[in-house]
Amino acid sequence: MKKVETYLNQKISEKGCIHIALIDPDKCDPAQAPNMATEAKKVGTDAFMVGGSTSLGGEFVDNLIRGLKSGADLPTILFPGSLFGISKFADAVWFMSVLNSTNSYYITGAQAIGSRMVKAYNVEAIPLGYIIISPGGTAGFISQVNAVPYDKPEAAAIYALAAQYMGMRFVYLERGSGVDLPITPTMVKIVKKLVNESKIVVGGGIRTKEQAREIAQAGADAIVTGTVIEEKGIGGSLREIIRGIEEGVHARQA
Ligand code: 1GP
Repeated sequence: MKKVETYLNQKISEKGCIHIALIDPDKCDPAQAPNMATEAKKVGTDAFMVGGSTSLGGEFVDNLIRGLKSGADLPTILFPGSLFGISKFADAVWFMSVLNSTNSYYITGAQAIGSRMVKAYNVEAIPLGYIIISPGGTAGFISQVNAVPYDKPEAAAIYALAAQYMGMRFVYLERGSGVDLPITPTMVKIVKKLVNESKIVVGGGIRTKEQAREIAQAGADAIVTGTVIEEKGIGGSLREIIRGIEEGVHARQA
């Protein structure tokens, strides 16, 4: 049963674009997690992603997820930077392939090795094509990508369409955690024009209400923010970003 995927799809069709809060086990004390989760839910976050390219794994991920779950009944989705990022306490895992990696380990190798653990833990696997746009941040460096140029949206779009044709129901356009600026709304529009089935997730460098509004208006189905929460806290960032998403969806429908 695809419980989390069904939930995400329902929320996307209700809201037009959802918000997912990315929490890095390196940067969040599990003792703070319950309160953080309660606050994030209060301002309208729809789910949590847990992980990061250079993150700690094992019990650090376990404890963080348990903390988040005790604070809010929202799905926790693993965003593993490595095999250490798999936790039996998560509701789901983005079963992701770095489509523009130059190293097959990041396209299918780690996935093959991790697959039995995901099954044994009974964590829902959600197929996701991960496309890294220049500069790509740490994710791009670690997964050895041939990054899509920032100003070549058509190149991102053909990777996204290939992901759809390969059966990946979600496509993630990643600019890199903590980068200066997110991908352009034009890139989102051009991807959406070509990809009509897979849901489009956008992340990397989104820090302001305006950026969230433009990306939602361009057609993103989900927006992920991590760094801004670390920099400004839930209260200082998420309420405005989620308001920006709502305004963007509204403008899209107008
Ligand atoms: C990183 O896309 C996510 O993988 C979120 O990026 O940390 O810049 O919000 P930020």
